Amino acid sequence: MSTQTFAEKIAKAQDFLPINGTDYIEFYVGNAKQAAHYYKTAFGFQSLAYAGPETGVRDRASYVLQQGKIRLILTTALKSEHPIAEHVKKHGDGVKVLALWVDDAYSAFEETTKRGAKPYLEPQTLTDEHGEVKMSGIYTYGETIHMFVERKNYGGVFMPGYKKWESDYNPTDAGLLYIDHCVGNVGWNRMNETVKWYEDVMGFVNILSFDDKQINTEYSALMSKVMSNGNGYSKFPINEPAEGIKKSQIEEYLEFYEGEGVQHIAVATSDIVKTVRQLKERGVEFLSAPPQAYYEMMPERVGEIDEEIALLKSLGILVDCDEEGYLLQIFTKPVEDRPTLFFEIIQRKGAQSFGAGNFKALFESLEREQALRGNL
Ligand code: TYF
Ligand code: FE
Repeated sequence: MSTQTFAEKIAKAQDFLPINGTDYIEFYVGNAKQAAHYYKTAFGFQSLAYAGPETGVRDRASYVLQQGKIRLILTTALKSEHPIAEHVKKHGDGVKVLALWVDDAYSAFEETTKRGAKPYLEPQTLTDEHGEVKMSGIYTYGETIHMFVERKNYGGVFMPGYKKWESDYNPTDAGLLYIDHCVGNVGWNRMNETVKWYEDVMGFVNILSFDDKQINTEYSALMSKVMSNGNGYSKFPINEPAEGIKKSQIEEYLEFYEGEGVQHIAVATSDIVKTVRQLKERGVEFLSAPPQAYYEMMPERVGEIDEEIALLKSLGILVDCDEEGYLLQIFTKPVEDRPTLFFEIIQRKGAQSFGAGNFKALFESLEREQALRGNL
């Protein structure tokens, strides 16, 4: 157990790359129109903006969705000979861009590339009648990109190049508020390099580590290290597979994503019971609940909590605590046919950790699914 608080740990981060939070997450998908419908219907996102042939973009279609502070872009290629189509052919539907809202997109590019980042997009200024947005981008693990987005005085609906998306289909939201963290899976023995990359190139600090000894008994083997920027608004845990009795869930991901990439996106809610009920009604599939014993031991493990345990049990919500408070979390099944990306719904009540006390129950649940797929 560490004695330092979250605030004390992140205070050691460097400040050459000020980040205000997640700007958007862009998915490359096979059919953006249908994917956008799924995120509206199942997760309660709202239509925000669109770019495509009707707006003068000839080679792709992008749908921007919003809920709370979260913005998702679903993008597809319109022809096979396109890098987006190549990306989808190799990885299936998945996250291409983790965009960060920065104070200065030009300096973000300069500061990170001079520290070794591989450039993806040279800094550029996009303008329209609503103002300007500055953007640049670098590669992180696999083919995943960190885009830096600077918005000063932009009054448009999303950014230049997009028009407002007016839709007659507007399902209600599900109480999703903001991106809490985004987790990356990296290949064998790639943990150290990746952690060093976030330290050196981005100025992040490693705030938590779980090694294979802590999380490899009879359940799946992996290592996990959480990287954070200096204000804690940008948190990227990294997983690496570890050798175990069974095939690691991370190995299964790497095999089916055909490389490194985003494993899960954690979205925050301020009422997890309400949010999970709604998501279930809308058809979102969650991992199976842990056994009865998990809930029987909950009072002694986490102490007093505001929520009724029977209710949490009926929904399969997990609870964990640390020195600063507790958190509630639950995980969806993968949202594609390939066992790759999934979502986490999280409600923090003081705790700034990631639910290490739930790893055993969670990984057993994940492995039941992995076994059903014949990959264990
Ligand atoms: O982000 C986290 O660290 C938690 C736990 O394969 C977790 O959500 C860690 C590894 C994993 C699934 C969940
Ligand atoms: Fe998580």
